[in-house]
Amino acid sequence: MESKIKELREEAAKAVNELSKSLNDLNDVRVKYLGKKGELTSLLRGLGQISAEDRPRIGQIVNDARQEIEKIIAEKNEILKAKAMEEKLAKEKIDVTLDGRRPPHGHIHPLTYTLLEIKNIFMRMGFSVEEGPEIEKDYYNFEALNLPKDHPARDMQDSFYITEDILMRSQTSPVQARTMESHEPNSPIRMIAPGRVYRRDDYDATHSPMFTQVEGLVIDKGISFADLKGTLVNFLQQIFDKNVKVRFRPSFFPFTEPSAEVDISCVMCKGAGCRVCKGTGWLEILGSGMVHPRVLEMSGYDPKKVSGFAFGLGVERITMLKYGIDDLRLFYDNDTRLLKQF
Ligand code: 2NM
Repeated sequence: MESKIKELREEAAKAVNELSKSLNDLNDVRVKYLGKKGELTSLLRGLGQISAEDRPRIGQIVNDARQEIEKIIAEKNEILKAKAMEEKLAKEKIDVTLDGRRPPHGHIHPLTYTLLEIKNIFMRMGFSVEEGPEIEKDYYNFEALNLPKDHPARDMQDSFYITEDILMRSQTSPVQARTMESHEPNSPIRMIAPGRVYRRDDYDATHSPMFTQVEGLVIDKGISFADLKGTLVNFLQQIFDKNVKVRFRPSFFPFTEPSAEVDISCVMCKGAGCRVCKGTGWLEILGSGMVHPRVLEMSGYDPKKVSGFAFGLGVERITMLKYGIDDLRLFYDNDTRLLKQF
C-alpha cells in the first residue's frame, strides 16, 4: 500500500511537471489523480480493507500525498496561467504608433446643399426666410390663395387630406399667406418660404408624393413685373451660370395675374437641343406672376396701395439639372454612393 502511494505520487508529479503543457493538460492530470473517480480517491476508498491498527497511519500517508499533489498542481497552475497571459499579450499586442481608423465622414445632402445656395442668394438680396407647418389648414393652403372650395383649379393638384379642413400642404404658399396676415397691413414683405410639400403623385423617376419647394413673395408700393424679371433672372444666373438665357411664357396660376412660366436655356446642351430638353433647347424651371389682388385682400393688404410678385420652384428639379442626376428617387434612398459625392 505504502509503495503504491509513493508510486502514484511520483507518477503524478511527473505528469504535472513534464507532461502538462497547458492549463487543459493540467486539469486532466488533476481529474486523473484527485478527481471523484481519481486514483488517490479509490485508494482512500480501499482503506476499509486495511486493519484498524494500520488505518490511521495509511490514511495519513494518503492525505499527505493528496496535499502534496494539490500543491504541485497549484504551483504549475500559476506557471501555466502566467505563460498563457504572456502568449495572449504577445498575440494581442497593438502598435499604438499606427494611424487610427477614421470614422466615416457625414456629407451634406445634395438637396440641403442646393437649398442653402438658394437661401444664400435670396438672403443677399434682402429676403427673409420664413417657415410654416407642413400640416396645414385648407384655408391657408387654398382659400387665402384665391382657391375657394369647388374652384376647378384645385384639381391641378390632388392633396392628402387629414380632415375636411386640414391637409398636408401641397405648396409652401400658405407660409406667404400666414406672413402677410401677421404683418401690419400694406407693410413691405420680401421673403422666401422653403420646405416640404405633399401631393398625390405616383412615385417614379420624375414624381414623388413629397418634394421640396421654395416660394418667394415681394410686396411693396410700386412693385412691377420688371422687379419680378430682374429678381428671377439674377437668381437664375447665380444658381446656374451667369450666361444662362432666360425666357418668360404666359401661363396661369389662380394666385397670380398675370402669370408666367420661366424657362432657362438647357444646361446640358446650352440651347442646341438634347435629350434633357427634349430637343427644345429650353428647360422649364419656375412659375411666377404678379400677386392677384384678391390674394392681397384676403390677408388684409390693399391692392390699390401696394402690389407684389411671387414665384415657386422645385429644389429637386434644380438639383437634378445642376448635378446631372436623372432619377429623383436617388434623393430619398440614402445611398451613401450618391451622398458621398457631395
Ligand atoms: C408659384 C407660381 C406663381 C405664389 C403665389 C404666392 C402668394 F402667396 F403670393 F400668393 N406664393 N407663391 C406662386 C406664384 C407660386 O409656384 C409655382
